[in-house]
Amino acid sequence: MSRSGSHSHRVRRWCLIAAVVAVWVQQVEGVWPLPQQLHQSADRDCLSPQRFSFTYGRDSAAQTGCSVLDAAFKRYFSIIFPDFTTLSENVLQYMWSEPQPFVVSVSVKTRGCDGYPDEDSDESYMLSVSEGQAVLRSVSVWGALRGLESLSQLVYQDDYGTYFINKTEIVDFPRFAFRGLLLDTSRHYLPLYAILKTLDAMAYSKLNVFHWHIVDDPSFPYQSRTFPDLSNKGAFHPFTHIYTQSDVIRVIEHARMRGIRVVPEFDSPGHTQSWGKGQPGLLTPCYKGSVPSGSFGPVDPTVDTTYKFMESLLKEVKFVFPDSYVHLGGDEVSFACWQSNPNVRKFMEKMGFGKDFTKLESFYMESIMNMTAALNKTSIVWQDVFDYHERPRSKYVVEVWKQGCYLCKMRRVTKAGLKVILAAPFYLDLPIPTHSWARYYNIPQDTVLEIWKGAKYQTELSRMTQAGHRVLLSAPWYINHISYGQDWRNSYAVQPQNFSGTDEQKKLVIGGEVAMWGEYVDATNLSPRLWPRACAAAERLWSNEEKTLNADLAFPRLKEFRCELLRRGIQAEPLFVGHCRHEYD
Ligand code: CP6
Repeated sequence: MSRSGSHSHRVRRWCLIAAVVAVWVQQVEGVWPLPQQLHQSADRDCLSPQRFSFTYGRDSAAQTGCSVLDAAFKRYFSIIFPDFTTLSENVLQYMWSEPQPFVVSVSVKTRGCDGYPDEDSDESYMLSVSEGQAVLRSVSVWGALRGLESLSQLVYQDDYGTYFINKTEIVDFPRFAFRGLLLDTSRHYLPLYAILKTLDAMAYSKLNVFHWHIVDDPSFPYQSRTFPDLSNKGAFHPFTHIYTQSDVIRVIEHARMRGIRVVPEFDSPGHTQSWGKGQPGLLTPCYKGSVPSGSFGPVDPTVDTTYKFMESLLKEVKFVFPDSYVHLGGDEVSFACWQSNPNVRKFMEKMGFGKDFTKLESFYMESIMNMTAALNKTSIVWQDVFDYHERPRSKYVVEVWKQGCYLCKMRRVTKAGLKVILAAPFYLDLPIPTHSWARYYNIPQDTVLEIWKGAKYQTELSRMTQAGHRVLLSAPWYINHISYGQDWRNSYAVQPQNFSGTDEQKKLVIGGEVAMWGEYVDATNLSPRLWPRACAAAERLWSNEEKTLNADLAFPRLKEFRCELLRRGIQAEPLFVGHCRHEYD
């Protein structure tokens, strides 16, 4: 430890003692996920909580009062020095020295402390740790958050409790912009604290999108302002097992503070059993022979009331959730009930769908994707929607613009297998026909497709990107599946851009998602099932591909990161045999 002459001898002696002790605990800290560029030296500085501070750089666009960073400084102070209050009573430390200052100076180029992170957020940062100071530079506050996280992982303690940080240079940015985690709050209700804690751990792993699969068949815990009966009748319990508007606001704000987007999923037309309880007439009545059987199927796509309902619900969703994306589901629709219903069959005939229920599903999904587009939101849908839409297409696009009987014309054109752009009704400001034949042919081009089926997902990547769609990969990261052993290695080995396609196509892979479906998961086992297993995907999605090819090299770093998660109060399961220093704190 070389110190400049301006420091007192007592300071030097304290650091020297610590440095000598450190010979036995030579440890250069890992950072998870691995930064794009990381250079560390064995030179290190000791830190003392009394003299450690965060400041805004003089040239920073954000200054004191910046909500996101002010709060982050407080959080990261207690993360770096968790035992600060007890340590301040540690007399021993004062016997050796007046501790010396260490200042972390944070400079961001652009303001934006009150906004939300989005798909274009710049998360890059540069961190330079030298003697007595660290300089953190980023374009946005979101990049500064990522840099603070890395900084916090650089600090470590020796066996005597002294804090150290090595001289370090980091240049870092994410490989993919969308690094998500799906939680399912319908199969089991997750209390608010479990969600907030998960957001904390996401930020530790630099995951940046919380995909909230908030409702599904078993329960509807979202308390809607427009349709309160949905949760009154569809939640497991109408008061205790719901997310109120203020709960939702808390989740969104907790996430924002950590640079995490919240993308809600309102999955339809399948997976909607719970919706039917509070919204009579929404679901398709199933038939047994010529009489209703008393059970219900997917959302009824044949009636206008369905589209009016979906439009109101999506309007509310737009108002409540600030993110520009909304997930519309569209997966796993069972056609048996639709098929049993005489009204649906009649509708199919009228529309010229024949016996192909994938066309009916496409027709419905396209209606709600268009609604979503009209609300200025980008849709994400599960791969099923693409698979159903993908049928032989003509190169020719016919634009129907003459007023006359434009619906008749469309019927003729689509029967001939041609694509149609419907223009006629717009010219006269006529209402958009919900039941038009043209609409099932096109998924809006900006729709993001999410792959969840494990079989041949590379082929699916090729086809979707060939069609020009942006894609999210989730299939290989369904970590609700558990098995004996180190299954994180499978997640780690995934190469999201390893499919046949052009460079342009590869760029359309915007990221991926870890999925934690809730059939067998509630607040008792969520955390250990997620962590550190989700960290493998987090590194795959953030870090440089070439530098993270070898899982054996990643292992010691992940082991250490798992211990760090424990130290931060995240119940993360062990990777293998061993121990952590802060196991049962
Ligand atoms: N719920 C919904 C689910 C699943 C999907 N959608 C699912 C399917 C297979 C597995 C895990 C989850 N539980 N709404 C598929 C996207 Cl292995």
